[in-house]
Amino acid sequence: MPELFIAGQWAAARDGRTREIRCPADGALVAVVDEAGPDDARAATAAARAAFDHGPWPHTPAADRGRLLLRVADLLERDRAALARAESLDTGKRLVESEYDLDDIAACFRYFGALVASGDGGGRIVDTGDVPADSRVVREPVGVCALITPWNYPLLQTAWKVAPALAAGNSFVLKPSELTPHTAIALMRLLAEAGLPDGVANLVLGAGPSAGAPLTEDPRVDLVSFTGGLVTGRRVMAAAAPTVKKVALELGGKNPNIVFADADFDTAVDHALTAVFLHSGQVCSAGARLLVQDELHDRFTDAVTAGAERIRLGGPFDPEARSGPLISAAHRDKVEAYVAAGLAEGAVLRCGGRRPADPALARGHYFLPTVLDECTAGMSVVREESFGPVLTVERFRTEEEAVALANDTVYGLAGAVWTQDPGRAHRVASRLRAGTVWINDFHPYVPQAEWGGMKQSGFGRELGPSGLAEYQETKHIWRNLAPRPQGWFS
Ligand code: TXE
Repeated sequence: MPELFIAGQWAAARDGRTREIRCPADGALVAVVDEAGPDDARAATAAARAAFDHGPWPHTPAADRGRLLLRVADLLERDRAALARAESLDTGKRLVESEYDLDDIAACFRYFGALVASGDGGGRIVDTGDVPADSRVVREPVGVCALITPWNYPLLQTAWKVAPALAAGNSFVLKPSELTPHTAIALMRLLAEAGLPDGVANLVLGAGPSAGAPLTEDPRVDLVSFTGGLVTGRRVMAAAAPTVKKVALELGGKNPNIVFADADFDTAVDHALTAVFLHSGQVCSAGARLLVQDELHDRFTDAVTAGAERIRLGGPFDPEARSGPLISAAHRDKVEAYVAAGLAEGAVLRCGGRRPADPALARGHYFLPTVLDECTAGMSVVREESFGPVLTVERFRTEEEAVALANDTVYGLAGAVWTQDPGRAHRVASRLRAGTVWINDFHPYVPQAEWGGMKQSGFGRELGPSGLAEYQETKHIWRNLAPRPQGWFS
């Protein structure tokens, strides 16, 4: 069965091109899927445009849209096992992590479903006093949305965009990462099963320049929501500029994890490991920069190093594994280059820094959990996203210095502070220039809260009520109840 989904029909790529999807854990062939080109992207855009301009979805009562999203959440829960398996085969991530992701994905659909199922469209009546008029502010869908997602959390990132876009009444073309298409394909099936009208949801698979770029340039597209790398994000923003599309960008981070000497030692060490080594560091909010107060530095770095050395690597279905492979050979090369650059610039290798020697892992794109000590703010491995299992450790003496180091980055997605002094925790949290700050925690998932970056981590919020607002236009409707000539010129 072909894998592009356009106007409610499954379609093959027009020029017949396909792509092999291979599991990053062992290189095994997962499937061969259709590879869309610009003509397919344009056909999908036309379908989404027609569904928005002429179809029922934008005018379906919010309560009905909400009910459909709740049905999708039920279907996601029904198919949880199969979807988690598909996600793990595409990404190489541990099955248990894919299962957690599936819970978050269903929760996301449930959240946005419930948000609009109440039937409250988010509008308000304006008090016009003695003026004989009705004045209403209403929320309307933006139109056709191009939703472009990456490979690290394929279906979760998709849910964060698809659920609010649909809740608000938009139609969309989804372009998932070319490396991880399977759960996006499955989601199209579930949306159709839930009763979404044809043409509202469209799917093109394929490479960014050929299947994604045409969406960002097309004048029929009203909004682009993109999650991916900073360099591509700049390109997307530029491509959207000539037609002044609404743009939402989540471009990753270089997130500081600040540990003061008074932190709860064991908990902070435990979280510092999860912060950076979860999913082999391929997480936009990864705590890849550990900033430790001088007097704690040696003991803390020793403990984190010992923890990193204990992490067992393995494929998605290895129950003993605690972390998996990187997404591709090219990505592992990039991570290796960052580590080499860090060492050349004076970082001290505490552990890892190479591929595992275990022959059982030789066919996957594995890289050992790595701790680089004595790092400084100017190093490329500190400044840029390696997006791998690489922790850099910097020292600080004072609170002032910790904040300055933490904010010394072009990114501003997330950060954490560990201290038992609540005053200090709040001072530091309020001074960090990041869209999310955790105090004595790292990585909690809260669909009701908002997610998004400051600085070059992007703009636009996902999740929470603002996530819905991203996909809405605001309109003021004024109705004069006693129209009369004004007499200015007559
Ligand atoms: O991302 P890209 P890549 C970071 C991370 C990683 C780096 C590069 O540092 O090493 O980005 O990864 C589509 N027009 N993040 O190359 O290129 C592409 O097909 C339209 C952080 O995989 O940003 C995919 O669907 N679309 C990030 C999506 O963009 C284009 C998660 C993301 O790919 C396009 C992943 C174009 N011209 C990587 N070019 C995060 N924020 O969490 C590519 N794409």
